[in-house]
Amino acid sequence: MEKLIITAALTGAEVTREHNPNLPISPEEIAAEAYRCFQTGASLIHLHVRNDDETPTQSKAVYRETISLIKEKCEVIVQVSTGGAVGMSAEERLQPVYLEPEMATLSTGSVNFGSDVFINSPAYLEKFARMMQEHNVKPEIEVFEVGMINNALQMVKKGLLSEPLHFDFVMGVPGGIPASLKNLLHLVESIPTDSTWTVAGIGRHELPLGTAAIILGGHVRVGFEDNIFYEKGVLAESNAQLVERIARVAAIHSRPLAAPDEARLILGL
Ligand code: KMH
Ligand code: ZN
Repeated sequence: MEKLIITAALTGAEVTREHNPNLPISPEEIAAEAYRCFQTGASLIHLHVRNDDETPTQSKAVYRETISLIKEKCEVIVQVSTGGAVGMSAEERLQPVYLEPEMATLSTGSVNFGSDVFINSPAYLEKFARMMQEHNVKPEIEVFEVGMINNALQMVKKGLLSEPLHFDFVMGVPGGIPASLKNLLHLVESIPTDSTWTVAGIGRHELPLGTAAIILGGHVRVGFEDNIFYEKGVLAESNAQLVERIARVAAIHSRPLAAPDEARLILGL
């Protein structure tokens, strides 16, 4: 099996300090947290940024500052979000791609998202994929529903995406694919065999699905964007605490962790 890539999704767009007071918000806090996650085993940071008042932003300036603070501390892979927050325009969501990060997310379909709708129309997909090609940014395909895999494969046929693809199965969003082991196996069996994949289990599903991915040869995403609890009723103290736990699970299963440069090779960066 390949070494394990742990992605840390530090902040997201939806969680607030009211949900978990340990949420990193400012560029300095996010960079410090990225470094702690790197030290505990993460090689990839999935990055969202916020305004001072905690609201989500796709500001190029805030991303630039945050990425530069992260890179001062460690050479983790930085993957910017193009999902942003529900309701943002395509142009707004694309802002951090202009900074030419190593990776960016690309959600290949629309999905209900709690009480909202996360819109990714065919026109958006084409625009986002072309931008990533122009700026030499590797997409991580965010799969919230199984049909999004087929959309990605159609995009390969149209020349909008190149193989090998890298997928993130986001499982357990209310409105998206439920976070069951059976569904995870179905997703894994539905992607081209030369693809790489990671799983982001939402809430209490983070640990069991992450453990399954370690056993199956996939990769794992953890962090406050997906899960704010360490265990039932106990808030996580930090993202690094969640990284440290999944790194321990990997060690129990004799799955060594990928350092950032090893992760770059696995992902073809
Ligand atoms: N905040 C969600 C609406 C991504 O980062 O690309 C979308 C999201 C996915 O977080
Ligand atoms: Zn995200």
